[in-house]
Amino acid sequence: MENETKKVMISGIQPSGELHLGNYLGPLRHWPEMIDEFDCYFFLADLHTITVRQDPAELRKRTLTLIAQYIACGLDPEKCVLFIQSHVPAHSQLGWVLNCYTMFGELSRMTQFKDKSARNADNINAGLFTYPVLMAADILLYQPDFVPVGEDQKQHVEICRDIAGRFNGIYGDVLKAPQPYIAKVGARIMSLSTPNSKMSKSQPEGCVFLMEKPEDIARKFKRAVTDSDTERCVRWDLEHKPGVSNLMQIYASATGKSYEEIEREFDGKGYGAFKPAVGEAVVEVLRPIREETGRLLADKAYLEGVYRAGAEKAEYIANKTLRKVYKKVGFLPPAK
Ligand code: ATP
Ligand code: LTN
Repeated sequence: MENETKKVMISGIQPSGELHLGNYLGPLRHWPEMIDEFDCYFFLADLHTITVRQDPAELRKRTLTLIAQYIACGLDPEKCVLFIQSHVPAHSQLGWVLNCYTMFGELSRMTQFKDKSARNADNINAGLFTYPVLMAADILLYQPDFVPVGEDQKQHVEICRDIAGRFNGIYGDVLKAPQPYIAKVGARIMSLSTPNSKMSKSQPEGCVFLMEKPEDIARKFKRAVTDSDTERCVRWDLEHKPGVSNLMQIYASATGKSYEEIEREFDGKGYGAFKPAVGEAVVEVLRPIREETGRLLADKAYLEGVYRAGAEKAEYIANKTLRKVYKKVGFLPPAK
């Protein structure tokens, strides 16, 4: 049917660091496919990012670069709503209201708060503590059906459902509680230097960034840690050959080849031929993204148009929910 309504999906990403191959081959690469299936909202969660101290100029630059990278990775702004969180004041406004419907005890149980406060012992600020409430506001404003999250964010979607349930218990059916959306098979790309830990921006030696120069990427792959087993052949064995298996996973994602095909391709050739081949394949996958990002970043007017239009669309939907909530809790509406 023509007017069949699509399900709604929302996801936020913090502009807290540079995008890397793990972010791309894991979640990002699948987002363009979702655009056709769902009504998608994607935003840069800059309000969340300042829970950890940031350099202001860096944060501005990263936010703009990320918008360009998302578009370069295939998020067509004509087909989804792409915006910056701080441009839609309803997020902070609903966040405040929901603070008053969230219990100190339930926030104390959040594992991310416990982890992040241990890592930032000199800056355990109230924002870090109430982070999940702002995240609940981000979600509930858009009444989504699904929220795609990694395992680490599942607890935050659950508290969002609890907050919505508590609010609805008092005021009736106002806020729609969404389901977490667990990606089909989320690739877990491991570090090139320590293949037992995941590739992460906090370990730059083993991490390949989307904007890195081809020669630097090639060098990182040539130096990638392989395994100290004696057979030294390219064979999938996650337990005994984590380094080689990780490289195979990357090569498979980059070329679309199966593990059997890769084993056949490098049969008898050893790691010396395999590592540069993976590097080249990655360079070729990232080249158009890097070039397109560069092109987009040179066209500030276009990017501004994208995030202005995104914020307008988002604001329209978000304000509808906010008005409903304000009315329910008893705020006198502003005079017309
Ligand atoms: P950190 O430096 O804290 O490790 P990060 O590099 O893991 O950060 P996040 O901003 O926490 O990046 O993650 C953004 C998204 O990318 C999340 O959905 C996360 O699950 C995914 N992701 C991060 N690293 C990988 C990886 N190595 N493989 C697959 N997916 C990843
Ligand atoms: N907490 C998430 C980012 C985030 C988010 C959201 C994700 C903020 N608000 C709303 C989904 C929906 C993170 O750190 N990855």
